[in-house]
Amino acid sequence: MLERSTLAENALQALHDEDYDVPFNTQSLNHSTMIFTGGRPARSLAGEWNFCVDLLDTGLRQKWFAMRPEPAEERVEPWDYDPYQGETVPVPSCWQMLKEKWYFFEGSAWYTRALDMEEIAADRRYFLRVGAAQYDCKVFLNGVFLGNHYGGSTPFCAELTGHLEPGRNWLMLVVNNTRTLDRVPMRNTDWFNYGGIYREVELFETPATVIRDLFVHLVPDGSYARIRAEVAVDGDARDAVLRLPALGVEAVVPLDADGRGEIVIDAQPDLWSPETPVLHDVELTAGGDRVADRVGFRQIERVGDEIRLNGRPLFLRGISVHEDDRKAGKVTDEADLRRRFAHARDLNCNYLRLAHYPHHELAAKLADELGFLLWEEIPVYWAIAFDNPATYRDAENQLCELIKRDRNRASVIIWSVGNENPDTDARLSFMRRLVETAKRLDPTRLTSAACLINHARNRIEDRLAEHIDVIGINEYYGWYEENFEDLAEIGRNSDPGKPVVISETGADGAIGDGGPRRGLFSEDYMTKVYERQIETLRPLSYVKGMSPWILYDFRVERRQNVFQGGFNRKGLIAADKATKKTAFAVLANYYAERRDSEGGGGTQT
Ligand code: GCB
Repeated sequence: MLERSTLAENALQALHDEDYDVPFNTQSLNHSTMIFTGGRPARSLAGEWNFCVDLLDTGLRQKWFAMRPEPAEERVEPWDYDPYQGETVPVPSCWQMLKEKWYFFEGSAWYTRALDMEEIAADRRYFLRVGAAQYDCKVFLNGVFLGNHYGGSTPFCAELTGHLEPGRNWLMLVVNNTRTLDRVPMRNTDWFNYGGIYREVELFETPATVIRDLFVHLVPDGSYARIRAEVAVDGDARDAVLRLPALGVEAVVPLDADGRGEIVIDAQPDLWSPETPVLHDVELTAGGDRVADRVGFRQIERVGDEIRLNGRPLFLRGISVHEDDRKAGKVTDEADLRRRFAHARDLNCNYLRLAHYPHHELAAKLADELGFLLWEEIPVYWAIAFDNPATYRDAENQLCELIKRDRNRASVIIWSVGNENPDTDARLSFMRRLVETAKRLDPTRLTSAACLINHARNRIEDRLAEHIDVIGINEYYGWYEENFEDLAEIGRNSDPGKPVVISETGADGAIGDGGPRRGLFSEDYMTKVYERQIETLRPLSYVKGMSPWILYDFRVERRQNVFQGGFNRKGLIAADKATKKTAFAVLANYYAERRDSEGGGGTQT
């Protein structure tokens, strides 16, 4: 007889245990375990990983992660999956885009790969960083559980120190994209529920002292003459050194017992703006560790109903974008992002709304370089379990991860805490706390959310509006709302006392052979909606910007009529990311006119 391990002996219990996943839902990989990675050499773990979809969660029940790599003929007990053999998929990728049979798969999937280490130095630390995995990701190294992460669009780190061996190691990630009632977003969204490790996975090596955080910004006091830095260091360094060579800055930042420090320096940097996207090299060293970044300095503020950039009133000529690609799903790269900004430039935009979740971090880096302003958002979308503390914890963690990732990006001017949420007491408290968290982590930017219109009274009305800096409004007059005159009336009835941005407006236009010649879903109808929207919004002086819905058609399960065919067709450009619809020129012309009439204001591109 073959010898049975405790694993196999537990097999029956594993079949009956419905709490099998509890030990693996610690959410211990969160914003507090992130490290600052700017300027660090990274070892890419992109490439082929062993892969298996696991609808019944058999792997967690049977503890596949505890299996050792052995040749099949030497295994002494039966197995249902061998993580070390079989099918492979590329990382990053979304499994839906790889095989038709995985298109609608929602559940767990196992990713395994070897990690070969030449040597493990006793005084070095090792961190795995996953750019994003949708939605729950559990990390195992050599059979040891290192923690899990919730949230499908933000990065997370797992420290590998102490678990790595010289030679061959095995990394296993279990990714689960099941939509559940307590998640952020919840079960119902107007975008596709992709799954997988769809952003870069990297390994970082550091000294014993690790710089976890670096936040560098212009002090927003109107002087344009002071730079503040906030740092967090893990280790026994007593101080850190901040350098901005172009400004002649080299300053010692004393650290407290928790490794935290801050400093304010007199310096007069050239200011960043869309017309002059100047970036400065920044370097921080502490206890042998070093990080670097390129940072733009600028001041964004709300004054009355104005948004001001470097003291000048601003109109946001924007467009909304999803992270979606007909072939790659949520996977993006530099070429895809550069094409996106080139299209935004063709539209005469100075601003993009990155909806409805954190986009790839390269988007904000490129926006810094190219001179675009950004709205960044977390997926507190439609219905969320606003009264569930665990849901709040998840949403707040996603917000913290996004802010820590991108708060050195001058392009980012708005943190949005949500989109079209019902105005209940629980929602108000939930989102107000998110706004407070955003302000605590980053007092230098504006907060917003897509708020509600009271259709009975035809006015902008949402209790959250009091707590945010910029009121976002999604309105679909000419599409979901039939009476266009109401839009003008909302304009007259509302006295928001704050800047309003039209965070969405638009209409579907299906083009090509599949599209209708007239009526709803025709290109012609879509164009007319854009013309009327512009005509109606133009005179509303409190409207300080707009980001119509949306740059490209995007995939979504809920859109199944013959013209939609599984896509939301409100793109100004079709899903091929090439074919412009006629409404594109209408918006581009309006933005050109606005830009020119503002003659040299803070809004030129
Ligand atoms: C909205 C949502 C957005 C949808 C859009 C639409 O209000 O915020 O996520 O995709 O409308 O096309 O219906």
